[in-house]
Amino acid sequence: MLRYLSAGESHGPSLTVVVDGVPAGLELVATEHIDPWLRRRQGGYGRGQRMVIESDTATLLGGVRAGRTTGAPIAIAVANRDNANWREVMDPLPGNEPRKRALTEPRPGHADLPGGIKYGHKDLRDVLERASARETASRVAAGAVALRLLEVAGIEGCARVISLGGIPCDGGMDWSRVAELDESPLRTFDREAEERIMARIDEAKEQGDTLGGVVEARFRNVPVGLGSYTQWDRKLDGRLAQAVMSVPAMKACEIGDGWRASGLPGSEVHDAIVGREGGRYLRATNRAGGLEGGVTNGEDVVVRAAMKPIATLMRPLPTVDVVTHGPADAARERSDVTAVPAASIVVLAMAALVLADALLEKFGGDTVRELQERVRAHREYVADY
Ligand code: EPS
Repeated sequence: MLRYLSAGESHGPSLTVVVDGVPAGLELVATEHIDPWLRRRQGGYGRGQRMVIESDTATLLGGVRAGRTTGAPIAIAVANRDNANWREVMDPLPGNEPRKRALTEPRPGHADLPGGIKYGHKDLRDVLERASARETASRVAAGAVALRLLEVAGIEGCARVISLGGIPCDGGMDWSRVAELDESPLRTFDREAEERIMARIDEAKEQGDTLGGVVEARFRNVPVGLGSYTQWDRKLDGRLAQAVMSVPAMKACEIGDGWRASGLPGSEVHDAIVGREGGRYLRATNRAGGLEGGVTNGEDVVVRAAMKPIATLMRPLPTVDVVTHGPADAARERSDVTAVPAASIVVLAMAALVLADALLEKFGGDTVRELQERVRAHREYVADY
């Protein structure tokens, strides 16, 4: 129902995003609804020099008139300011060969080597320019549109960091404090752990190293019944996992208690249904992360993802040069020490695209008004069930 595609390189002129399938009549103003998410993605302690150069904003190139979506595909451009310093290197016209800043020492953990072999490149810049996590700015621009659609259906999303560099900072979830996450340099409620983690980031930076972590995307007030248990590819947990695992550097994904649940008896895993009050079935816990049988059950949808440390190390790992075949140090330019806080926003964006897709699948609607009416009617039905 909702499709999203992007194009563009890290140091090219722009990232281009197309979001198709958004109903007509959605109030959408780039500065109000997209740019704040782009800003959040740029933030976080441990980011590198590139984020000083960029100041991401979205330009709407199609699908929106007078502040409202028309039902046509939405086209968004996010310019790369750094392109001004890379014109010759990135020029699509032939000439200037061999290109400056060619890269032949693949970084272990990046797409460089398998990508180079796959597409036949010896200048690995042809791989890394697209494999760069710069691309995640497109995901956030698209995800911001999805979050806006969820918002008008009464669904709220939140992104936070659960641990970084091996130091836990969960601090519990509190929807009334979500605005505070924007004030935290690590997007956490746990201010005490924050100090220790920032010291760990400083240490890693001094050592020329990088750090990973765990992030969480969470949604509340999600209607019961998104996704389906009837066919493998309609299960919402599977769809969420696919989207979240496609974010660069993600190596694991869990819904609710995930990995932890695997080691506990069922009596300590499943969420007892303890009563019915105010038009809803009450649960003692939400260890299932809002999904049973691949279907939303009305509790918070909770998706977590584990991010490995960034592959560009200032103190590089050994590698082999793809031209000389001799030993070399892996390539390094600039890099973030960690981008875990930023990744929480990207994971939220991807999860939001999946939820918005499932919302449109259940309720359809060429217009936002139809969608809202159907969601309202469904919530009434659930309150009576
Ligand atoms: C990245 C390397 C760095 C990061 C970049 C991802 O860029 P550069 O090589 O220009 O210093 O800053 O992330 C972004 C640009 C971004 O917007 O998040 C990489 O190799 O993946």
